[in-house]
Amino acid sequence: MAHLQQLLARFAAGDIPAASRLMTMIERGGDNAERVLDAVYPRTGKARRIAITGPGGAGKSTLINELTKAFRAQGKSVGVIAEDPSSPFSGGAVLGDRVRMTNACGDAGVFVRSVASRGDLSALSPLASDLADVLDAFGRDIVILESMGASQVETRIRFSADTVVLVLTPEGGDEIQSLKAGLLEVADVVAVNKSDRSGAESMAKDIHAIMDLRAAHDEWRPPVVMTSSRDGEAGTQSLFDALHAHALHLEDGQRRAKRRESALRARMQIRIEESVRASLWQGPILGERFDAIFARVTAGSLSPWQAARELAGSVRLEPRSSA
Ligand SMILES: Nc1nc2c(ncn2[C@@H]2O[C@H](COP(=O)(O)OP(=O)(O)O)[C@@H](O)[C@H]2O)c(=O)[nH]1
Ligand SMILES: [Mg+2]
Repeated sequence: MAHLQQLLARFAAGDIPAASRLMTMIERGGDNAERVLDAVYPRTGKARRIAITGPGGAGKSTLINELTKAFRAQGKSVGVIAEDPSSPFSGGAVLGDRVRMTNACGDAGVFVRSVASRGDLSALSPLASDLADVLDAFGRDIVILESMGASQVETRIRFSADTVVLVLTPEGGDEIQSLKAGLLEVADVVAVNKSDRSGAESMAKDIHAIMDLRAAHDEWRPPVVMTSSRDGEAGTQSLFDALHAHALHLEDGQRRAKRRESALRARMQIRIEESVRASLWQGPILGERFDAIFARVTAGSLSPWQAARELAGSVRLEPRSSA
């Protein structure tokens, strides 16, 4: 496609509208999305990826704004992918006001992309990681992924970033128990945000205790920092420092390479599963055979579970020709 080649050339030259167009192509899916992903992949791997997760309203967007300012002060370029559960529109920037202001200032070193979460609030979508690939390939030094999440399935967020930050608030104290087996397990840094409110200290202590248990079998003891975006730079310095410490930790030996390799493996597995699942019911094998075999079930000549075994077996035996 000549058009795509042109777009990619502009992208490689640092053209922001071209980067936006490529992201839109990825969002729309289909063959074009695959082509874009194939083309950008060889350029990825330089950016430092940071995932910021936590319940809605915890202050993720506000923190990201502060972190962005701090990274900019170091001369680093920043890209943000924000999963925006409140917006049914993809591509519309519906971030916190102050993040929008950063953009409105016309700082070409900050690129914010907001994506709708496709109704799946519980897991950072593969789409977000794909878009992060574009920002990485675009040459952003730092790529931040914002995702709302408080459940256990969200643990696959660890495949999206070098560093996962879990943002909690003193009000969310009741959530700690349910988080134990989930996000707290994959968090590299925990921020107790809104520490200008009461209860922050005791909450931080509780999380410290949980992390001490984890530290017994991990190489990294996730720091628990208290933040207050209300206090701007001063209130978020502790988080910035913790991020730096984790980056240094990853630089030691093969840690970062290993982490990225297992993330890549997981992303590929998720891609295969989603692709097979999507094609399963459209394909000739299950589509047609299901109706025939289901008729035998309703006629009482076959148990539903026998039927399911038979169908699943036939899918396994007959490799599908690619559509
Ligand atoms: N008191 C207080 N409010 C905060 C703090 N950080 C964010 N907020 C407010 O909390 C609300 C939600 O913040 P937002 O960043 O949009 O949360 P998100 O949904 O996690 O992205 C906004 O009204 C913020 O102004 C903080 O440190 N202290
Ligand atoms: Mg937000």
